[in-house]
Amino acid sequence: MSSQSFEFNASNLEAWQKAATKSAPGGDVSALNWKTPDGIIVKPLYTAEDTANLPYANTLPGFEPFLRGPQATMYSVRPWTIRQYAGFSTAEESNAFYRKALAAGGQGVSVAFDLATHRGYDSDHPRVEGDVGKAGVAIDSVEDMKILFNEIPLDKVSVSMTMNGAVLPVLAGYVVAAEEQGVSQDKLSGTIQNDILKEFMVRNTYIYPPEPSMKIIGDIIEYTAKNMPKFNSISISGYHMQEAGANQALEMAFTLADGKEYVKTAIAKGMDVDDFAGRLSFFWAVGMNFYLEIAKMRAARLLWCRIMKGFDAKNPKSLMLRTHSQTSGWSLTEQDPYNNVVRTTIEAMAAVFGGTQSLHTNSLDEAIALPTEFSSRIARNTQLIIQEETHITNVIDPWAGSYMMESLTQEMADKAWAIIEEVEAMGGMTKAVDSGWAKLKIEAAAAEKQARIDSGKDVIVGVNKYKLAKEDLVDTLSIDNVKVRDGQIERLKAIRASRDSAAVQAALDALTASAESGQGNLLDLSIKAIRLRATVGEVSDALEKAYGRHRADTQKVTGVYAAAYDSAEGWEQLQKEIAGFADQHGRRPRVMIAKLGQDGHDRGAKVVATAYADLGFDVDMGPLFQTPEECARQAIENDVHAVGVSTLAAGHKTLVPAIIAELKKQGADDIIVFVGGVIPRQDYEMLYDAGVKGIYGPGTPIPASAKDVLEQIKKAVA
Ligand code: DCA
Repeated sequence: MSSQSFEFNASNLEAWQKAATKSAPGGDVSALNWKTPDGIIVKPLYTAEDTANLPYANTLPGFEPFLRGPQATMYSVRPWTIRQYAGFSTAEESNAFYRKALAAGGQGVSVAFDLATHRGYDSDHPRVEGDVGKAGVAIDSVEDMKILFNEIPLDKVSVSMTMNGAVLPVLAGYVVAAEEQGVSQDKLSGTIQNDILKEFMVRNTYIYPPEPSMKIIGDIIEYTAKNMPKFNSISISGYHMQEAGANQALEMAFTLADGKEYVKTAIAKGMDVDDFAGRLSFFWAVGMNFYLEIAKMRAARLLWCRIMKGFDAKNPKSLMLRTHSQTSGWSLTEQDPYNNVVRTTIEAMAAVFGGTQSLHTNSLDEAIALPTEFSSRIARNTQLIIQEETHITNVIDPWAGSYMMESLTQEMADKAWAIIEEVEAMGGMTKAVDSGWAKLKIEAAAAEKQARIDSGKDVIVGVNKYKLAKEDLVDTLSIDNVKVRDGQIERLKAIRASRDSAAVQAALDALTASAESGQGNLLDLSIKAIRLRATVGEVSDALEKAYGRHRADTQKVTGVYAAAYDSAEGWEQLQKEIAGFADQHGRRPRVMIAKLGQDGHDRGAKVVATAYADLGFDVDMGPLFQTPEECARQAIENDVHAVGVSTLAAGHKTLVPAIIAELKKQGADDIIVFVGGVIPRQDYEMLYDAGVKGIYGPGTPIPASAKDVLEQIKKAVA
């Protein structure tokens, strides 16, 4: 046989089919296909036939449609920015962390704020007792901002700020802190997240209703385009959608559709598309779905170029999608946590192969707590090793020309485009979000995914397969939030005592008036107020007077978990037991799933609520942002047997004992309390001592927690 005969052609492909049939399970080659959660069929073999008719498989980086990357030279000239998202309790501690990280190879700053700041509350507000300094830095005024960036030259180091709700006072604080450092606005480079639409779908750190929130975004795009030409006005984020359970196609489609909505908003303000579009940026999650993640990032650039052409953008900068990426926090496990270093490395490589401009690699302990200095170092070094040891950066878009990658890129693009068109037919993303449709789509994907994991179809090493007999404790960082809060309250008092109160009030009134009339630019007015030492909470309140605070409905999906969970035996048994309880007690076991404090991450809560309801529990879903007192009142009014607190933002040590105390105070200590979410093992004992009846950390199969809760309820009613 000549070597020629092995070349690809139709009859050779048939020969391959025959050969493959011999070893394929059941003699069926199609059994080797993998159907992704997005509904894409990934085949075991791709050939030249798969790429023969692809329209964009032969393009160049730095040129339309930018599928192969926004820059002509990509990493061969300048690798992506190593930008680690971080923020710890106080401005002082966070500043020390940033400076150390920059000295050790970090290349940009990325600020994580605490939830009180996100939701526009000063640290002394009674609603945020458990949230101050948790999951990020507490910022109340420009004085905190100045400490945060002390000795970080803001004309040289680019700063990203993850802020959406209280975006006006926080961005204003950054501008004024720079100004007082001697750096003018035109020199500032960085990014503000400013992506509110995704907050209404996932994450929930909104403050105002959707319409005024979009007005705020329009004003920020307008102001930065005029005064801060090097600053990216938005980071249109799919990250949190994937974290909340969306598959890659959904993540990409909703994010690009959000981007479209922001472009429309800015154009409606009378701006020329090329005056602002070059400073729109994106943000992807990169999870363990290696091939699809790379394909997603390539496909997204293709589609964004198409979308922007639809707006008649001419400047190449307006057409190119530039993105930050973060490895998936959700893919990290509490069990056998050193495996997380491996997961993060694989995800980081996908982000790099996908052509990211900036990257955060998660620390190995992020499924449990805020990263320690040790785990942060390993995370940062993961990127430094890829950049400086592997030579991966020498070749631009190295997966180009792969039959598989080019096909998947096109398929991802087609899948996402179909969803974008569906959204468009509904009248755009604001409508799709407003109606709750988009949120439910993501929640359904999340419930399905959880069921696949709980039933062992999706493998997670150390969690549902290859489990350790005994887990060692890892050192975690613990924040004394009482101390942080006390410190913030002192500083707030000092600021309020030393400023010109009449001038501050006038600046705040001007903000309210502008919000009411729609006249003037809200960022401009916020900068003026912050310069006078108005606080984050006061600026937020001034706008709340005009806009009100948004309250979300709590809809939940049904039937999805049960449909995807196919370890039928245990499931049916449990359903029977729950039905038996109902027969015996005249009603089904009733559980309220609660979110306390400002922690808006509700994926876990929603998935548990759905699965419990599918099992036969009577499930109430508490609204977001309850205080312990409000939660106890609702639990009593609804006559539940149990309250399940879902906690992901480290507020558990304050808020969980508080709900138990409230139930007792309101005469209902027969209602049991259980907790799920991110809770370091070190805190278990303290929670049990406080009276918690069950703790279900990450990786607990939902049916197992449900069984335990049922047993606890039975004991309590007996
Ligand atoms: N050849 C020539 N110029 C290059 C090259 C290259 N190969 N690579 C990068 N550059 C330039 C860029 O054009 C840019 O200059 P410009 O601002 O004048 O256009 C500069 O170098 C910086 O590179 P860039 O790729 O824009 O990287 P970043 O400044 O890190 O920005 C971006 C990345 C995604 C756009 C930004 O929005 C960001 O940093 N986001 C982070 C969001 C975040 O941290 N979120 C936290 C959760």
